[in-house]
Amino acid sequence: MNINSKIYFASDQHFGAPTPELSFPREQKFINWLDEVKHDADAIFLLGDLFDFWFEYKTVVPKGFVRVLGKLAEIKDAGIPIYFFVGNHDLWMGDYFQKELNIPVYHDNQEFTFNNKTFLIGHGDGKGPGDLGYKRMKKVFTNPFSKWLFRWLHPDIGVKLAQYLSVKNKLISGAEDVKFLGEENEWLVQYAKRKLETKSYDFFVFGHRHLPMIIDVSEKSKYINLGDWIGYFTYGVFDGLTFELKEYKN
Ligand SMILES: [Mn+2]
Repeated sequence: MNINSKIYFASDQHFGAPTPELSFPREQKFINWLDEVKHDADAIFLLGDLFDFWFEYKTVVPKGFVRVLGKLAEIKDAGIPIYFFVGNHDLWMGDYFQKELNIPVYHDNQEFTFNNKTFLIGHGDGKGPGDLGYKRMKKVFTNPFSKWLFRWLHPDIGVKLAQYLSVKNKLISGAEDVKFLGEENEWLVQYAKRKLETKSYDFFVFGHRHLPMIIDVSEKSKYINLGDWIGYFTYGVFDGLTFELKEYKN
């Protein structure tokens, strides 16, 4: 890491929901945040559910999000690395981000080391015990045959259907229960503790819970949940030594 620079983390923007019109001010706020952090960012991590629904056809991507995509392109082109992890709402990402924006897309947790600190980073869905309904659902959604079937639905029908399910039924989100379960019972706390049995990490950084929290999972390791950009507008900052959660107020 460069001296005086920082690594930023944000997740769960769910742009497009509940409607494009209502999502727009949140998109603008996120763009303002990107404009602010780009000045001292060494890297920016987006940990999933940037879109409330995303599906890539062979030659077509969903309408909208032009300003967000443009801002990400601008920052990436200026030489700041951006890493994108898919969430459960945008897990059908193909190679569009990679090809169009030159931004790598990760479909599972990934380890990183910055300043001798080790990170395990991901969206966090379907990890740890429980969430069995969602895990079953994810198998269906990631199955090549169901993806193939969905791709052959006309996009005007497919996207409408998916948006309906996403916003109204919470079918795609699974049990996104935003009630804090207590430090011991949070699935991702249990997941982190199990990971520590085989390897040491300094920071576990996830989204998905929509609840900003920093919890000690051992004497030297912390689990951080980034919150969301629906009600909290929170983000993570690593300055080379410590990790902080902050709220974007502008
Ligand atoms: Mn989410």
